[in-house]
Amino acid sequence: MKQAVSETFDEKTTVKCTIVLKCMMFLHLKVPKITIKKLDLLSQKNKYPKMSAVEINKDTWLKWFESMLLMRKFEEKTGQLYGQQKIRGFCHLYIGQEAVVAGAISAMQKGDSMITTYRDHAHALALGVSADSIMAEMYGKATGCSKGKGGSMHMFSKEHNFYGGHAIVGGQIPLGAGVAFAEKYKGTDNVNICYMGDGAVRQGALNETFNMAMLWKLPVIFVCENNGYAMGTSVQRTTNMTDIYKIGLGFDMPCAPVDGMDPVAVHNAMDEAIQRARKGEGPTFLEMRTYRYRGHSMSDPAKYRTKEELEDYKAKDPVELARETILKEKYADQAWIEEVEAKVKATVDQAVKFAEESPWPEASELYKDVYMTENYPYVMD
Ligand SMILES: Cc1ncc(C[n+]2csc(CCOP(=O)(O)OP(=O)(O)O)c2C)c(N)n1
Ligand SMILES: [Mg+2]
Repeated sequence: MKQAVSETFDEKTTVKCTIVLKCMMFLHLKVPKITIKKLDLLSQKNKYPKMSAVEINKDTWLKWFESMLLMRKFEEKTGQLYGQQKIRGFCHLYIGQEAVVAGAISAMQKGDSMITTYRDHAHALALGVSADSIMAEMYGKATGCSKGKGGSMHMFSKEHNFYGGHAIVGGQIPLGAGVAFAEKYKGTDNVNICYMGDGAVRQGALNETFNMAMLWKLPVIFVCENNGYAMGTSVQRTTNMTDIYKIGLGFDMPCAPVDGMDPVAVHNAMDEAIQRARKGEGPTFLEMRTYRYRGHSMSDPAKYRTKEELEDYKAKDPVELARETILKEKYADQAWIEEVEAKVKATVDQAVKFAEESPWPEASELYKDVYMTENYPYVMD
């Protein structure tokens, strides 16, 4: 099992390194000792004692299982419906990455918010946006959470503190800091969780945002969902510095790598980061190492990676991990698991029925909810 996507070398590189080292030893040259100091966020526990630690217990595991199973089944159905052309346009599935959202939700409190990329169905579901309104949104129906105007990539719910669903890679990074700024300005202790992909961390906006967020100690947790690829391009092909979390070091921002396939690891890291932000101590940058089982979007056959790599990650599947833990620890029995499976299936079936039966938006809706500025581009007579 490869430890993490960004820590793996391909075979050629390993062979080359070995040859260089052997030649150096043969020539009696001093082999440089390289030690990479890993930041361990969790070891800072004493420095940042937890204020209201949200403990992981039986209830947490039961909730994780149910919510991750819903994300999984909802998206499997989404994939089928896309194949039937019931859902059109761009559509990106989150299957495999569920622990990154589940472990965050269990560490959050009412009032906290989320913002993310176009891979947004699971985030919306976990925050409590109804499966009905998410499915209807994908169908482009008037009952969708964005009134059928956003589609798969632009889920939004003010009621559930979900600030979207953003299709511009990295576009949500400054927006997340903006939400956090608003919370600080209003004097709340709410925190914003701002997700981004491994591709998005190369956007210039990240640097400006990280700088301001640290300067103003904004209550925002920047979470990079490192699934190893930006479309078909692996992290190794885009950067010399594959330990993405280290970007935080340049801003003196607490940062750490996290096993994104394990809801416990995600929860612990998020809990600590959230408590720190709530106390006014500013942002954290977490690199969640995870994997998407499907292609980048519905049109991607994912030929740029090996079957073995995919299988390695599937062996760490978060939904199965939750199922096994619940049974092993006797938090619930097989009958409970089957009950939840039936409940999730009913929720997904109902969502499809709701979307099918919902009306299309009225033509007059076309000009509503459009942001415009009367005097743009600010030319005065
Ligand atoms: C500014 C911008 N550039 C390019 C694109 C095209 N694009 C869409 S998704 C994507 C890859 C992003 O990958 P990553 O950030 O790793 O997120 P993931 O899809 O893996 O969740 C690209 C390049 C875009 N939407 N916006
Ligand atoms: Mg990616």
